[in-house]
Amino acid sequence: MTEKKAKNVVEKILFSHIVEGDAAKDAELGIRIDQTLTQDATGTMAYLQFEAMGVEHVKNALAVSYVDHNTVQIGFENADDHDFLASIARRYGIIYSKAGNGICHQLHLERFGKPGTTLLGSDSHTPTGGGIGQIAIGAGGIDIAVAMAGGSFHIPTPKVRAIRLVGNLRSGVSAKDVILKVLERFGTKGNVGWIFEYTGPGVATLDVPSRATIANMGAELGVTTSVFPSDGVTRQFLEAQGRGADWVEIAADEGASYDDEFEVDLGALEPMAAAPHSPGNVVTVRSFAGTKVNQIMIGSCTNSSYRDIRTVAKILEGRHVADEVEVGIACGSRQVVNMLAQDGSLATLIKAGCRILENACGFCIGAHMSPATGAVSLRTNNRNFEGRSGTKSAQVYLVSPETAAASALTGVVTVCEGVEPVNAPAEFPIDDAMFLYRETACRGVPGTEIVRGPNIAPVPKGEALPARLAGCATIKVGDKITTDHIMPAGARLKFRSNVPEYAKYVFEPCDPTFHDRAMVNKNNGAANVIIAGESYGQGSSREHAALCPMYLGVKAVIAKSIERIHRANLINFGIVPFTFENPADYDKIRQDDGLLFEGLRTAIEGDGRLTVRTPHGSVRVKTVLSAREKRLILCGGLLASL
Ligand code: MIC
Ligand code: SF4
Repeated sequence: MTEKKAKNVVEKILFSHIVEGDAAKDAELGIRIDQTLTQDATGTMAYLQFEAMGVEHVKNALAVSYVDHNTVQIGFENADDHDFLASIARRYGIIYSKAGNGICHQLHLERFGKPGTTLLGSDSHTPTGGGIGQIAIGAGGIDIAVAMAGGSFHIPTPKVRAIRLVGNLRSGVSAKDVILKVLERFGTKGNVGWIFEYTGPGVATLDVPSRATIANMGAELGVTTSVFPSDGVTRQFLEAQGRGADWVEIAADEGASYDDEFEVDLGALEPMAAAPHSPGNVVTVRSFAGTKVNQIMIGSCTNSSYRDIRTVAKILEGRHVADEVEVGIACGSRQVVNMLAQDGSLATLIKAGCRILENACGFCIGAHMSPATGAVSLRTNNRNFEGRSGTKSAQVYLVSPETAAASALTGVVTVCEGVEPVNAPAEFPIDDAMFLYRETACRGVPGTEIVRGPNIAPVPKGEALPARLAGCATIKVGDKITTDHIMPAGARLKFRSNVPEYAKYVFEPCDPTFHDRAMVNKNNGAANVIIAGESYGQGSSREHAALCPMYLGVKAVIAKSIERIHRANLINFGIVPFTFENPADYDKIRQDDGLLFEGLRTAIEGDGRLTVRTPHGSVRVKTVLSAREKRLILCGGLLASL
């Protein structure tokens, strides 16, 4: 990326935020972060780390703490976390969004996101803000803590791919089908370091919620982020939210160049779905039409806007869902619910036999609404990893709201034949009453007592990297291991603020004995090493997938490849992210093999290449680290470095 006269949207926003490095020659850039967001499941740890930094109050322009993930409140743990988060927010100048207000990404888009700014969030779907022309990036909680303390965030110098949209969507086809088409082409791996910028005449035909759906699910590609220009459509949206003053125009200059381009003809698209068990497993809805459906869940940060749920209501109007199918609807925010209540859609949905769920993540993260054994569940969210719904044997398909609603009426997978469009509202009803501490934003209230129930445990710190490491391949896993495999959510989510407790469930879905075996090694002074295949750590931004293994004495991962956010989290917690120089060497290491990393520190200080001795011969591994990353690994992680 070099600074040219004609700039694309990514360059326009990024170049004005670079504080370290030079896009023309450096592989890594430090960027200034304007806005931050956290959600409760990652937020408690982010704020414990922020506290440990000893800063007086937040230093960035806007920090918002949302409660949307753990709202089920079975037992005291979730409620403890909420009280902790509220008190931290008041103390340090963070706006606090109470449980029930809605899902972080939908709310942030509605009330705070600003074109041309940067947003860093402790959730992998933070790129939703790309829908209004923000460079919005998901990261680990500690990175957000650093940004709130005024520090910069580091990204690989991006390559930019133009996704050129032409034509117009047909009725019954929507934004979800667009992003599924992009996922069909580019898959869930191999896109690390890229930013996808949406261009072309088709952009103007999409409203902001549709753009946000596309940017949101771009997370599944593994890209740094996705972004749309900020144009007249964006302006209309912000004006309707009473935020016209936040609008600035951001358009690619005439003649702007890209590292690659891919064209999508919107008019040629048909309804798509992601089949079990990956968002990259894309098929047409037509190809499995007629399949019996047991459950349909509509909502999540991907598809819970007024546009989406109103569309569902239009399809269900005056009809009833099929007897054998369970239909749940979770709106993205109170604003959406209010609008549906005002225009009668809510009554339509209730009358049609839908279960109205809380405005929260809920079913999407497997917090509730798990399907029955072996059930087929159509869902409008963004991830269908095996077991994420809470039912390992369930077959979860990701679809658009249109496909979900059409199938709800028939009880079998059905192609939506068309629906009247929902016009962008001229005015959204504004009620910010569930955002607390706005008047003390950024300044905070010194002296506020921080509420710490028994579920809030102190954060562990890493130890400096030893000169040599003797350890064990404590677990060997295959390809596409997601953070849901490493650190399950669902019923275990409530331990997010309690690392020793949560660590008991590391790799639970793959091998429930891992915790005990790792602890035995740790107590005997042997390091634990994880051996993995391709795309290790894909999915969520949860830093617990690195933090809890660190607590169990994991010192290194050796994988065929490691996903972006997870790699950064490993480094933040002092775990070395090695890859095999020769991927075939994966077969040389067996679970429980003894491993010897002679000269480890020297290798990290040098070019990151090392020979690891195993009982079946030597294996060459490597890790490519920036100077900053080397420093972190050597001293045992970000917190230990402060
Ligand atoms: C997810 O969708 O997987 C989550 C739950 O929102 C995660 C964050 C988390 O694990 O708390 C994410 O996407 O980053
Ligand atoms: Fe919440 Fe699901 Fe969105 Fe994650 S993907 S933020 S769990 S709604």
